[in-house]
Amino acid sequence: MRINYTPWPEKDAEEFKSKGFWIDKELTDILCRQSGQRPESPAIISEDVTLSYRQLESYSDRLASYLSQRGLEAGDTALVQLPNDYPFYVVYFALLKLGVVPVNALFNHNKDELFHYADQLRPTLIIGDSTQALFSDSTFTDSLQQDLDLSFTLLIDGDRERSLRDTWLSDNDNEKSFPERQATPNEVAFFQLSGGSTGTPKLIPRTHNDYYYSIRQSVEVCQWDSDTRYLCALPAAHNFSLSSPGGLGVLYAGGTLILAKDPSPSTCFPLIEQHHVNWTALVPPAAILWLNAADNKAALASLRYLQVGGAKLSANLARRVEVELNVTLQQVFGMAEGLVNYTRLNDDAWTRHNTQGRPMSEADKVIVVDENNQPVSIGEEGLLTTSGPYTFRGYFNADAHNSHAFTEEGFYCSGDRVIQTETGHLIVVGRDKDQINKGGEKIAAEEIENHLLSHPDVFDAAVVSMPDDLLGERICAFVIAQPNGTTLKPVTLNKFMRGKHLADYKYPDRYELVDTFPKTKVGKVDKKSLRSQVEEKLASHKSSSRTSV
Ligand code: OOB
Repeated sequence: MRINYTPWPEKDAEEFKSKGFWIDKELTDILCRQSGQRPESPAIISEDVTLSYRQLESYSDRLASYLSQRGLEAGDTALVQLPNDYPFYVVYFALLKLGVVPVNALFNHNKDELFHYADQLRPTLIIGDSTQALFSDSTFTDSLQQDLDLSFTLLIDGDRERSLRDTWLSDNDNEKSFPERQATPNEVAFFQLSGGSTGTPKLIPRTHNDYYYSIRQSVEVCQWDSDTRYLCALPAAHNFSLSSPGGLGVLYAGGTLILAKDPSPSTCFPLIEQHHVNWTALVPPAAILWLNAADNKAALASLRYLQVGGAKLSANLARRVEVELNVTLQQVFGMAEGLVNYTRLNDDAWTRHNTQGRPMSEADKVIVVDENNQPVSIGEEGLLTTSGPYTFRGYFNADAHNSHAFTEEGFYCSGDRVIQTETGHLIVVGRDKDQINKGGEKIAAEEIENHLLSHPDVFDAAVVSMPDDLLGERICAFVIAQPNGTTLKPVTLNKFMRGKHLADYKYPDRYELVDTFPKTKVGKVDKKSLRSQVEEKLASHKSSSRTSV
């Protein structure tokens, strides 16, 4: 069965091939090349396990064989949720080999998110980790089976009965016993997750051809090679750490991928020292934690480049990162939907500190437009629209949403407000999408509003960002109670929301109970005004607490 997705226009596809952007190979080629060229080199280091390229190839062969024996085949879908540990990559390549198309949920996604993914994909394979509450017993998977009427093969890392690792670690005669398939480089390889601005999380189909190009081009821009030792401290499944150039980039380059279970200095600094890490990637709040822990700087001696992205980094922090951590900063402004911008390694200091980079490929088309989709001039603020050889053409099964997420010319409207400089670098100045960016974690306001509205005493809800020193933004929920005499309290709402089993970062950090919402001229909730309201409140709070000390 073929997974449905919106293809690029034939003319563009031909051009991408003739110019060598699309090489008609599947992503399995990344591993195949290196396990042939450097079989015994360390591919992945994770906790106390070092996996060579040959082992990664053979473990993923064994898992693919196991799954094939259980009836999984090309075109099936899978729901995977694994932490930053080497099984993530064994599973990633095994599924590619079979043509089974996964969505890799982030490790902090909870029941609600996983339920939505399963509902959209109807997976026949589920892979989880027993250290995660959801997979520590069968309650969640039973409910998927019953409520969604699904039937699937279940493999759990750390579970004795359905042990994931046993499929490759136990003696297995069938080293490679899955059917050879014809390569399908124009088909969907896996789904990326959208930060989203709508009620339900959206899935982004990524094809072999488009994703492989983004990896190769990222490796070229970052000049990675077999000496690259990259520490992956952000969630392995995120587009930043997977392919910008990320884990797949370092495997493509023949280097070594070191996996950290979280980005804290206490986890990462010893790993950097022990494994001579020379590249890593962080979101801005993690960079701040690293700056605050920098009295232990000797541990970072091998680190040469630090990527920061996922949310805006201030110029001041950018400078501090370079001076205090003694690295070259690379800003990365990307999106799971495609386009990734990098500052270049030889960009001057002003550009490295003040811009979020420029498109990685000469084939990326970026047009900054005004509200009427008319291009604005260089140096003027506008909305980012883009198309190119690795920017998708439509969310999975979401026609209504797709109809306004793209321009008539097929350019994706990212919802970011940017300024383009003379050199083509982009400066992110704001956002037009109804989303909160909490230190790189994206939250669709509508999703949280819908949950709040399901409370019987809530009449209306509006979710906005509020400023935060560490995370950049946090979530503030403005709520109007039903006029039924009950008094709603923040604690009640908080408890109610916790019962929704959302990813932790999605719970509102503050509730404001109000009687009405300010409205715009066209009668919509004026979120700008709500943002200023909470901002003022926080500012006056800060200054009164300062005077009271
Ligand atoms: C990355 O991907 P997503 O899909 O989680 O989020 C994309 C959105 C962008 O549209 C933008 O609003 C924001 O995140 N963003 C940034 C940023 N990088 C991403 N805003 C300001 N400055 C930056 N440097 O976040 C992502 C994907 C690949 C590489 C890097 C980040």
